[in-house]
Amino acid sequence: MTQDTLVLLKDRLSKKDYQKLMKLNNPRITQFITSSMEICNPKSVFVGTDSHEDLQYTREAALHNHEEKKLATEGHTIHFDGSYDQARDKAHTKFLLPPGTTLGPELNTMNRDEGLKELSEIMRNIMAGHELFIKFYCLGPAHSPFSIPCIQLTDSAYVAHSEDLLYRQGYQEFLRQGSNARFYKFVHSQGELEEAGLGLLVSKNRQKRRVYIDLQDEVIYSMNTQYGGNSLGLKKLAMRLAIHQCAEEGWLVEHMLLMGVTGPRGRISYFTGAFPSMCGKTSTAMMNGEKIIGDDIAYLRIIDGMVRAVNVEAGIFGIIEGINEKNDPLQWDALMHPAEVIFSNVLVTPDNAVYWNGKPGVRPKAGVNFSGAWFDGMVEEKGEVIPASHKNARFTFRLDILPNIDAHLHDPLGVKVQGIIYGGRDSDTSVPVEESFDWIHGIVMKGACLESETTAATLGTEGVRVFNPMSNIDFLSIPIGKYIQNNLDFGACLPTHPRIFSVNYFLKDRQGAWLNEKNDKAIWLKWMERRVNDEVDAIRTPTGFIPLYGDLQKLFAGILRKQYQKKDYLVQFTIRVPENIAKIQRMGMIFRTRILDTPAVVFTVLKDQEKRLLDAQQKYGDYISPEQWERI
Ligand code: SPV
Ligand code: MN
Repeated sequence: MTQDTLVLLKDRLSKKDYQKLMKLNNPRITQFITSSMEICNPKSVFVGTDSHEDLQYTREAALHNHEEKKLATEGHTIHFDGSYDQARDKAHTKFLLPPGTTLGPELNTMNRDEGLKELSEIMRNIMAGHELFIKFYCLGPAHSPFSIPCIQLTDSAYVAHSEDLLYRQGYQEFLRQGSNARFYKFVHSQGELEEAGLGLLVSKNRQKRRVYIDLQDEVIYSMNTQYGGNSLGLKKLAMRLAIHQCAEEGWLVEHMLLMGVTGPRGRISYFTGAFPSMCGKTSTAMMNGEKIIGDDIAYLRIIDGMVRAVNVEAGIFGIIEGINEKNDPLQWDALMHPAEVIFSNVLVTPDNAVYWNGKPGVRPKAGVNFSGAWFDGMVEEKGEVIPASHKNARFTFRLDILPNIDAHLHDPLGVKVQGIIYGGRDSDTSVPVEESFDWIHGIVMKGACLESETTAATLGTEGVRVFNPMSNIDFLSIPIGKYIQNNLDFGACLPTHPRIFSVNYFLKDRQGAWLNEKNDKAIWLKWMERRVNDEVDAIRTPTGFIPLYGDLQKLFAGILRKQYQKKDYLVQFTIRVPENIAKIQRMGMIFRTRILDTPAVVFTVLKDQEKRLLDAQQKYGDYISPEQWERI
């Protein structure tokens, strides 16, 4: 450490905060902090440890700095992001690559030197007049083979406060791992601010919004944005660093929920589930009667010959639209009672409560949302009605305010995974639930071939069917073929591995009507739980194993008190041969032309599935009812 470095730190930090940094005794940390301070030039600096006092400081700063405002319910606050900052900005999220390296044509990259140069211009004095928060977190439970310590620098108290709710504190973990620890680094600035509704401040310079990922130094820069998916270092930014690391080391980083599904006599079987954003991941993890560990990001490692997984987070940054008492009783309760909750981009009503699209009860006539004063029926320039809250409006709270958290949430060894679920927004091809034949078939057909219709979770057009392998395409930091290969290798060496399933909550009939109700997913979970414990039979089809009517009928009656009609089963579980073949052809084309390193086995699995479908088509026609197949 040079004399100058120490002078800078002593100059801008209180004695107490300076000591907190010195106690870490890690020149790489000090170096990262001082070089960031030199360029961003904050007015003052706060160093947060894991103490209650430091958490309280951040919480209060978010109010004081007009990034959050108190709502009527105790513990509730509102935060707004700017009108153009309501989702992940994929176009400006780029990997900085040294010359001669590539991540394949599908990933958004740029030359590293050019990116760093552009950043140095954008970041110069970007924190002038503002306080810098230096925060230490841990991805995954502390003191665990999964733990990755992280440092977040941000001039947004809202970002720091959100991370305090969403992640485990990591100052102690840094001390434990010592100065040789590998850690991830994040620099965030909301940039210049302007006033939005309620006097809250939002990022102003959207043309200078950037999320640049430097894989070489394991540092991510996020500038001129506040929306969580762009700004929270430990969420989707860290995920990209971890995907890069895990592929080198042979473990997995997935866009997955992690939950315990309860079976007969109190048995709990653990599942991970990968779904693209806004496709039912959180609501699945929050099913009534089941146990939640996580709703967004899981790490999976092989420990003692078993696949074990943890949630790297400790809170939920969830979509609020449509949450209601009937379908989401646990989330509803958590949002309606005093607790530490940040609401973002919902409507604030004159009585200082919140309203979101689809919230039951009286629809307010007026209020304030992220774009300012709002009234019912308000239209924008093109004549479209402006909804009360944004589709991607969210809530942030700690998992431990929920009654349904699993006892192993913080277990350093995670939980044993018995099933892996893949699900996308698919209106016309796959059945509501199906088990793959084996690991390779599952990884290829259920995971790597996942397609989904786009949603409001990212900026851009909605409803377009896109290729989204393992629901993880937005976060991949390695070539797609390498990523698929890492998934294939991961389970292949195990004597017994988790079973792989697909679910489809979005299937429609040919007239465009939904074929299932929202809560039917409870039954698909129970069926998968019975399958991984070898308690129910299944029917073999060309695409995988589907449930028997009688088993589902019993589950519907027992769990949902609903009479499941045979005619509904026959429609829902009809194998749609033309749609399945069209999908295989789309996939074949993508793997041949857009992905340069597709593992050869992918083509074999696709071909075999196509052959099974064509043979069945010859025998039974285009649309094959479950009654045609033999029981295994
Ligand atoms: C998602 O969009 O997948 C989310 C929210 O979980 S974000 O933080 O934007 O990634
Ligand atoms: Mn997500």
